[in-house]
Amino acid sequence: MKYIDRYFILLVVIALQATSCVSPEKRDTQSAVKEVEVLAPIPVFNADSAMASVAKQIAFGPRVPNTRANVECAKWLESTLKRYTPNVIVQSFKARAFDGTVLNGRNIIASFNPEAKARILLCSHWDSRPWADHDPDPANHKTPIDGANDGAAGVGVLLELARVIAPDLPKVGVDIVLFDAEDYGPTQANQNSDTENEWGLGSQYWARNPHIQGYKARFGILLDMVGVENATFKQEGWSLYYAPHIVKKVWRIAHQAGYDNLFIEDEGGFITDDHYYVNRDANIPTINIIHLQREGSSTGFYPYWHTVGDNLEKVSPASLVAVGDVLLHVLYQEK
Ligand code: AHN
Ligand code: ZN
Repeated sequence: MKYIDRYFILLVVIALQATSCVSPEKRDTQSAVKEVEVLAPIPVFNADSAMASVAKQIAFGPRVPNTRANVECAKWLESTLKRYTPNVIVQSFKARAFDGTVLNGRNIIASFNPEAKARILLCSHWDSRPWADHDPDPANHKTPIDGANDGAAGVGVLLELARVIAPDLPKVGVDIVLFDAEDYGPTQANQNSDTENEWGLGSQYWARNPHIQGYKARFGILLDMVGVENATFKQEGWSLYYAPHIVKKVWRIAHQAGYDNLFIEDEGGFITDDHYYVNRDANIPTINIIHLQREGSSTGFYPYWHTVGDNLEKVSPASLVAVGDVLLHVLYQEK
């Protein structure tokens, strides 16, 4: 695919000139010059392909750190990304969870156009939670979850994005970072004072030990729970605190792309998520595209959050496409 005129500003000049057929009252009207930014063309993000990637991850079984499903899924993520770029790194690490368990984690990093200085970071967590501690049935509180929206959906979007950008890369470099051990945070029964550092163990490790020494990106975008049906992405608190210009840019592009029904211009509250550590420890302005809802949810997240109901049925292909399209527009819009 060749894109010509990738970046151009269309100046719509509505010049109401006095001509013989214009009525006298219109003759005085001043020339109105309106600036309309036209989005650059993007490759086609395929809903079925993205959904297949989500289903594949779930088929390994819950991707809980220190389990076989986690190891097998890591291998599959690595080999899948290697189909789209030779630059794939698996970063192994050990992290101590809130309950003392030592987790063997793997962050998976795929780089496109590695020579480009201007880079965009795209991330999501790929592990799933060991406990359905928010399940309405207490009998499920120790059951590991599929993490269809909470994990697999964001990864599914990024894998499909990797597939479609590969043949004709944007001008900026792209780094896809899939974090492990995000969701091993304290359970409902184990709340203590230091919850600030108990989530996002993979992103905390990466933010202090990036895959390339001194790694910097222009900005980062985290995806979390992006596959919810009729998703509502409100503007998350840490994103507005650390990277307000990126929030504005992404929401503006989303609106131009016709997704104003999902990308809501409203504050959504502060979430301790991977982007918090990327901002705090790696100093990369990073936003979180995360489904947040007040109505019909006791947690502020989607109603199946950390329940056994967070399964494939709850993932909407339309939401994946919306997020994928917006990310593609952001990438191909960057100069
Ligand atoms: C807190 O509940 C403090 N953070 C949520 C992080 C998370 C878990 N995102 C997905 N699962
Ligand atoms: Zn979670």
